[in-house]
Amino acid sequence: MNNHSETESSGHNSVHGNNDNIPGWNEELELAFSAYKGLYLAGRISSRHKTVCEVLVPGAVVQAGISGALQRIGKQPVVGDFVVLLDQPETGSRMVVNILPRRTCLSRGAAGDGGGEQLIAANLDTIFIVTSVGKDLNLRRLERYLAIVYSSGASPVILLNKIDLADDPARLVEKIRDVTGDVPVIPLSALSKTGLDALGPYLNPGETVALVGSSGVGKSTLINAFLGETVQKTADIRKDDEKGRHTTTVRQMFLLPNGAVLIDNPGIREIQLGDSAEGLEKAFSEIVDAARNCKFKDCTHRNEPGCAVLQAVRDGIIPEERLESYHRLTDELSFQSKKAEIGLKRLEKERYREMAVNIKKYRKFTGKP
Ligand SMILES: Nc1nc2c(ncn2[C@@H]2O[C@H](COP(=O)(O)OP(=O)(O)OP(=O)(O)O)[C@@H](O)[C@H]2O)c(=O)[nH]1
Ligand SMILES: [Zn+2]
Repeated sequence: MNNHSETESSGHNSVHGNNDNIPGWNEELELAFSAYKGLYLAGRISSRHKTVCEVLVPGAVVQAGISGALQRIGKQPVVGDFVVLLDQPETGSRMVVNILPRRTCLSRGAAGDGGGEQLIAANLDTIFIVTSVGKDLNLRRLERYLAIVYSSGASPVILLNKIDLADDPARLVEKIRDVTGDVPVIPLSALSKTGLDALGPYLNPGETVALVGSSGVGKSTLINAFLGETVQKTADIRKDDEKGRHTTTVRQMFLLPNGAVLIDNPGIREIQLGDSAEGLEKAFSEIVDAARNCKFKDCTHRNEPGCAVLQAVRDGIIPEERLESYHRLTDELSFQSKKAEIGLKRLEKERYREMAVNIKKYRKFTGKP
């Protein structure tokens, strides 16, 4: 599967090959792509720049623009997307003309521009939330990451790194489990390469994994430990640009020896809390469960009479800090969605203004009033 040399050759149109060589490709995608024939080829976005995408196609890495039609309907290819490219031999360029159905979508509330959701990555099956022994071990932050991962549709796995620095790693794992429930927690040390085997079950052939976590927890060290020496780095694949030059950019998508795909992308690494209301419910399932017995349907669990959540806190069933985190997160989410609404209204206004201008032009053109 990762023998790229067979499909490689030097001609510009040599990239048509077996789609199974695209990291993470599967039968469903093949079916979706079967509608395209001729000059179309399939690929996967390995990194995204403002106007240009780097795309892994069978046996090569190519650069492609984004078609105007796709941009007009507001469809933005992101890292991890499986896409349809149109080869344009006459101009020697390639365009992303469509995005194949996404399994999962990782997004955050956009900074600036009046808010709204911003898609960061697609088709991630598992997200490793990396934390480390010491001052980074922040349970509240873990909850926030969990909410983001759940709302993306990917499965979270918590990695507790740097256990070589801990006196009692098992106790730390317990502390995390108290907050995160059924989410797997894997203690390991990327530096001394201990505990890495436990990640095997989450690195399945054809599945895509990415890492999130704050600076310094050891994400780069972990990735190097995964990759080892035997890995087929996408950097080893010939890369051409329009002028046939070999360009060097930092590789962000890696194929592990067993066929699992690892994405290391700055936007994913540094993700911030966005519109994750659905994820929130899963991350705080015990609060959502208790809330079913609140007297008022719109209970905010702050001071209402007959609040079953507050009762559970008083009874010691739900820790008070959990409810506090829940409030902090819901406050932030409602702020984000308000921001998004304001952005939408502005967009609508712009659309109407544009329509009015077009109607004027049309009237002028037809001479009708
Ligand atoms: N003791 C110990 N140190 C580690 C371990 N893993 C990583 N480190 C160290 O932690 C520091 C930060 O590691 P990085 O891998 O750069 O962390 P990162 O998460 O990639 O950080 P950013 O690139 O800033 O996002 C480095 O000095 C590593 O050597 C570990 O398992 N044990
Ligand atoms: Zn309540």
